[in-house]
Amino acid sequence: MHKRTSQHPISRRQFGVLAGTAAAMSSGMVPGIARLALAEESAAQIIQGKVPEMIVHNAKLGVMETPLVLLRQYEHTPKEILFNRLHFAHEGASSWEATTAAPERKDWNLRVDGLVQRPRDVSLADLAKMDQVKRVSVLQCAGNGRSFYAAKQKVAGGQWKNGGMGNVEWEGVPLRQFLADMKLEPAASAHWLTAEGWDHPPTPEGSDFAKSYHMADPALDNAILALKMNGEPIPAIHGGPVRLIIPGFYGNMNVKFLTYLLFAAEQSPSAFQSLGYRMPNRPVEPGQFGANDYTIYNSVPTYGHTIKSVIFSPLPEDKPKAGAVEIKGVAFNDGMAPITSVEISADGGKTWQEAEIAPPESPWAWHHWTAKANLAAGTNQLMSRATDALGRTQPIDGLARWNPRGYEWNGVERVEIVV
Ligand SMILES: Nc1nc2c(c(=O)[nH]1)N[C@H]1C(S)=C(S)[C@@H](COP(=O)(O)O)O[C@H]1N2
Ligand SMILES: [Mo]
Repeated sequence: MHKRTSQHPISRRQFGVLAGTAAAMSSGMVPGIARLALAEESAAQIIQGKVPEMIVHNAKLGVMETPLVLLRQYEHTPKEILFNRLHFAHEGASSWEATTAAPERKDWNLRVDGLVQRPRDVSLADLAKMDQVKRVSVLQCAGNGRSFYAAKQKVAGGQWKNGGMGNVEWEGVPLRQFLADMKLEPAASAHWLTAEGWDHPPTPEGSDFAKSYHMADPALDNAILALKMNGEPIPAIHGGPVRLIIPGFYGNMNVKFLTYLLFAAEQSPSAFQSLGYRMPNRPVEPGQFGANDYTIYNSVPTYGHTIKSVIFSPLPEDKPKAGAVEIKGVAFNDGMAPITSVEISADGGKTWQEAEIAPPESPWAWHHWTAKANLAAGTNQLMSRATDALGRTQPIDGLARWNPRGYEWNGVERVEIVV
């Protein structure tokens, strides 16, 4: 078992590097052999309970995305098809349980430490007794859509299309309520909260997966220490028994297997906070700014989802005929302002029309939209563009937001349908 209370990894590995395959990939060292192995192993063999149709990006790390033809069939994305992302290989002490079943972790314990009134350990039973709330939120990898940046220059890492996301119902204890009830009372100087799970890198130089949040961030008002996903205990592979969920925030900010909350004056020096999962402060071109040039001064973490829409229907697989079709899809943002319009085009952006948006289940859930259009014989360029009440919208040219780690793709969505 992985009980690690005596000496927490944060103190062991202050200034680690991004470990494993991610680092190897960014230096272009992925051997052809590893690639071949991926193709042979299906998602269902890598993670017990996943459907074999999942698109595997990295077998060793259990990274896989959902084909849209599956994703669009469910309102709440079931565990069997929800995308998965992990950073440390399934081996040795850092091992994750490769299953969608609930984890067997009776020894689980949450350590709350740092600038709080009284550092303490909290058991699963303690948490389960507290009042719980439900929050439906899109969970999306910051790398979702990374493959589309290849039109400018290919970015190292999993070549995600649109399936690195899902719409999930989470249930758990509100974070701020938890701090109050547990009489933790973080000090005024505790500007940052850092969260970590029990997984850790295979080598000592590696950084632990630690993420930090600013205590004044209004998104923390909605954060929960989640115990359930879609009404069941959180599956082992999706971060059970307890996962920190910040609705509307990119996947990496939703720490799985949560075992440690640290209140401190500074954010974590972990490479996953200070170097990885960040966006440059200004537009950058390939070659101008490298994947290892990020600092906490020239870039910002991938916090809330940038506004985005995805076309679910028709997809090329649907082979629609010429004539009237219904165009359907979803849109979402960080939940901080309502989505006010989704425009669609069926002629490559020459003409646009408003889609109808159904009321969402929550501010962070995906919003369904529909519109009618005519498909002509030949090639049809379908496009969709969402805008919110703050005027935030999707760039026509998503490549303008090209960045060396390939995050936050939100270019106007395009689907080519040949009739
Ligand atoms: N402890 C831990 N939490 C983690 C990660 C991880 O490797 N370890 N990966 C993060 C990233 S980058 C993403 S996109 C999401 C993926 O969540 P999922 O696998 O449940 O879909 O988990 C996040 N939380
Ligand atoms: Mo991610």
